[in-house]
Amino acid sequence: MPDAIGYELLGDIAVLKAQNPPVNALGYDVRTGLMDGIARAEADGARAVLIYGEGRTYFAGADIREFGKPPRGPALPDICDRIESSPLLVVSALHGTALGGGLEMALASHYRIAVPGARMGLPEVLIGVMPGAGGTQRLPRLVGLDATFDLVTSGRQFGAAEALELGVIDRVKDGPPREIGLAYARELLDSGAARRPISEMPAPAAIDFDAVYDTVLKKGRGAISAATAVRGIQASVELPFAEGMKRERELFMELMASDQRQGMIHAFFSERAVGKLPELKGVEPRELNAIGVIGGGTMGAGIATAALLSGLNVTMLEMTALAAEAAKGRIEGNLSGALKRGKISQAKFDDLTGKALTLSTDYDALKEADLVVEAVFEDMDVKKTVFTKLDAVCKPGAVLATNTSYLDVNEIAAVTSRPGDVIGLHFFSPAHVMKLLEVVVADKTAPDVVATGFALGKIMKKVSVRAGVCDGFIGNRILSAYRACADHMILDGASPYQIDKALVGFGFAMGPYAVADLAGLDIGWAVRKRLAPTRDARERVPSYPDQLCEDGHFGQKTGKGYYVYEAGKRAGVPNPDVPGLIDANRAELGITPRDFSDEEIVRRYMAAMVNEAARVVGEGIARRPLDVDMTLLFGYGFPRYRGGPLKWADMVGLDTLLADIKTYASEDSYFWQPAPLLEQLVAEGRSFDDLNKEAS
Ligand code: 3H9
Repeated sequence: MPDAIGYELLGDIAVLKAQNPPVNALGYDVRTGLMDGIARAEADGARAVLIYGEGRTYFAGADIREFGKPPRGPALPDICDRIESSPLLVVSALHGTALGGGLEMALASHYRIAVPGARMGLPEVLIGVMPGAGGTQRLPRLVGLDATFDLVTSGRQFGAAEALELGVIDRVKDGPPREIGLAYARELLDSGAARRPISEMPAPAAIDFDAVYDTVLKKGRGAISAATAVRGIQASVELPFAEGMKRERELFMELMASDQRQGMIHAFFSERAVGKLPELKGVEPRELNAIGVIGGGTMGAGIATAALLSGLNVTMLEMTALAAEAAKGRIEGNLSGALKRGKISQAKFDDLTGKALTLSTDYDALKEADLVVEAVFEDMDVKKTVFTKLDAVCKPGAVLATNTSYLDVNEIAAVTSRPGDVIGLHFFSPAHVMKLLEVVVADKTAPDVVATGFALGKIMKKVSVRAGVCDGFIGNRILSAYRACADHMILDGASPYQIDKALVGFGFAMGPYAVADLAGLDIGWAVRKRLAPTRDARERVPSYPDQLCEDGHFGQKTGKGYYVYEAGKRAGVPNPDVPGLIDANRAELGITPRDFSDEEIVRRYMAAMVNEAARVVGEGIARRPLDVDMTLLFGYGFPRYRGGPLKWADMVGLDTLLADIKTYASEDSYFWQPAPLLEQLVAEGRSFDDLNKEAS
């Protein structure tokens, strides 16, 4: 194996080349190589050092696989100090993505040159830590406080042009990083340019850091990394450089030891692992150029929009010309959002709503589609009619997908002569915005059809999760369980508003009742009606939500549900009619309401979520715990800094959760049946993460 840092002396310039694919992460070997390389350059009598990366990028940051393990070898901040304090003139040439510790290495260099396509950033807060190799101390000295707050607390990437404008880099030049770096170093040496350590530059003037801290903390909705980074930046102003570095290190280590860091890193790796299914290794997806969408309501129009934006031609099928026009209007509305935000140009907009989009009321228009997604009314008979027609017109090998959220994909597939081509593609509304896609694999779905589902997800930049067939697949099935738990708490005395508040306090983007209003109360109503005939008599189901629906209140779309929505406002205020409806329901059931603390609400809600999630994994509906985690993170507003419900469960302790479930079972032994997998893991002293590792 080649050394992680290549060394070469070219006259009076020493060249240090990072060669640690795929992203030149600053792992142990790289760090050691850099320390040795600088020492060697000095010993060799070089006058300048060029640092650059081989392959696709300059350093993309610290090696995050080392996080949480005992530290080894030289620490990155020490290497940065060593580089900056070297008597040689140090130049970094950037290409690819210079991120985190990578950008900090560049900031420790005396001069920075980048190719036009290079991207930079300090994304540490997005993985639960903060810059820990001088980023919070050097960047303010270079670009001032405002830009530092923006870049560090958002973790966003920025391009070479912006970097040049901000003063993060000194020059932009096209060419191989080695060549442009060498030319720049030569020029600097020839012109007698001096070393330029940022640590010796004056720090910006003090401001009200507490105010910035409070704002950033609030914006984080419970995430602490960005706000902690503000304290690091504060140290750059209030302390001498060396002291500031010490303070940065302390804060970095605090975050490193936090559960939030574990949660975020789990999310980072799971996001990448979720689409890599062992069963799909070597399976080629089918061709995907033109797709059909049946039904142009909110969901269908969203799917069509996502497909158009990812370069696919779309045929939208509706029942009538009028409905087709309305669908077109919805798609145009979605795309004009992208136009306004500068994501597409006017010419692109015209192209997507013109040439790339065909509207039709005739199934024959789907003859040439490579894949058709049905997004019609959620009713089995309607879906069966659609699939019978698709079977008759679609070309051989076309993938026939249903966007059903709950219905049995096997039953739908069975009405066709080609069940191997049938799959569930469960998008989340609005489909052109939401990142989650459940790829629902039915009994007879062919492997290359599954691969095509994942390929579509990739083209659309979705996080695709494989799910098996059951009522609600992964996400909605787990949702039904935690929603039922919340409904029970309401019957027993909690209010929907307290529950929403407690869960937003936990970090959810929205509480379950605000979510129900957004999704439409009619959806849950239809599910309740569908399941009523087969429902076990021991199941506790409240009737007051039916009353809301019977009165025509479906949530946001009718202006009233659990909340009342004023025209033009997204957030609602509690609907004053709801407490009375709940009281009546309790009286009917002979329940004397009791108080719930916010803590108890969260505890029960999470226990219900984890228990059902364990069942979903145990039954193989989700292949791995991380598939559940990513489903909840990308489709259900679960806080990223907690990693997902099963990562959270591991951190809380599975034995604690099982004990809770057993306690709750003394009140309602039907609902609170411990999942066999949870009991098994506790008995064996194993975690959900152990299952993730075994599956990878
Ligand atoms: C830091 O720097 C702390 C310092 O301030 C202080 C220290 C004291 N480490 O995403 P991809 C793997 S914190 C280890 O599929 P892309 C990744 O898992 C760090 N591994 O490619 C994947 O592995 P596999 C700050 C890493 O082209 C493979 O590389 N830096 C790391 O879509 C390819 O990745 C960051 O947070 C890493 N740092 O995107 C940057 N990065 O093939 C995080 C990637 O086995 N990384 N891998 O699945 C990224 O944002 C993207 O990976 C990047 C490439 C933009 C670089």
